[in-house]
Amino acid sequence: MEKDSKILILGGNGLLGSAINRELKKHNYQNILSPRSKEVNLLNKNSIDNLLKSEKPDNLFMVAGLVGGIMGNKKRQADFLYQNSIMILNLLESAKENSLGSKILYTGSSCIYPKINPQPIKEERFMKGELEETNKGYAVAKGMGIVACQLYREQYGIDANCAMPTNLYGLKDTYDLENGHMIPGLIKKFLLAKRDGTDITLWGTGNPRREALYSEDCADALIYLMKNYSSPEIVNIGTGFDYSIKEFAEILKKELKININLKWDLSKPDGTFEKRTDISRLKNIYPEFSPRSFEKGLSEIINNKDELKRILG
Ligand code: GFB
Repeated sequence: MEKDSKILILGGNGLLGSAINRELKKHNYQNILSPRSKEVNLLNKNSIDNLLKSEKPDNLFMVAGLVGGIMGNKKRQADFLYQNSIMILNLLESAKENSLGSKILYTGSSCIYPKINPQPIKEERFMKGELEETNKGYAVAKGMGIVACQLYREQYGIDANCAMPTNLYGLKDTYDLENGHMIPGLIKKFLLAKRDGTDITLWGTGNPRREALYSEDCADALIYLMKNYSSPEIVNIGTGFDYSIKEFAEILKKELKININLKWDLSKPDGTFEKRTDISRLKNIYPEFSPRSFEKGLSEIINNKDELKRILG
């Protein structure tokens, strides 16, 4: 990928896509397109055909999708299955028909791995076991997307590559307390408690463990892979380190200087107990990869005025 390459980011206005945009600009890539969903409807193949025919990007980050946390997924499994499946199939079929020739980087997610795994999870575990019930629709769709990338590469020579990011957080996240992810959910709940003196109710037992990868660090790894990696083999992108939900809460208490008793809503699901990713393949490809700590990433969010406005309104 050259500095003047035409780079298309599908999903460029979301958490990860906007981080890729910022990172690319930081490294002086000038020719970046990140159309909004109202400019290109990935559920409509003609819409993608028109975009790819007119723009013919050299490099394409496919990080668009219908996403959500454990409750967002649980309530809309069919929507998550349909929309995430159609988007990647439309893209690959259009790339084939328009002999696009561009290099594609598609992102899966660590929740696609089987529910139970030896920890940390190696890429070989992909499709080797029963899925977590609460996000089966999303996991099947994203898993199919990965297989589709591998098969279009094999049959049509499309340079489609796949990465498996872990749980992400960062600027321009979604702070929907009901349907969003755990990390932005906890950040918002703690900030509201600090401002309004309200109680904090978290979900489940607090025992499950999660990684926390700052979106800019994930973007950094994706850009490195786009420049230096081409293979059907998937690559985990994580921190290799996890906390329990309870430990996340303790960090938030400390960093936000809040001393408050937490309540736990056991009617909400725990989901997968743990899904720490093995990042040795990434480290072999990109030895300098060094994701920031959760404390560091958190401070970048709570010290960002625009983000605080997005969180607290
Ligand atoms: O990020 P999250 O919603 O989804 O995390 P997953 C869910 C875990 O955090 C469960 C606990 O153990 C919840 O019980 N939790 C505690 C909370 N308090 C809260 C809260 O206020 N909000 C939320 N959301 N959770 C996701 C997939 O699974 O993994 C996505 O659903 C994506 O599709 C992502 O793949 C990487 O981490 O369980």
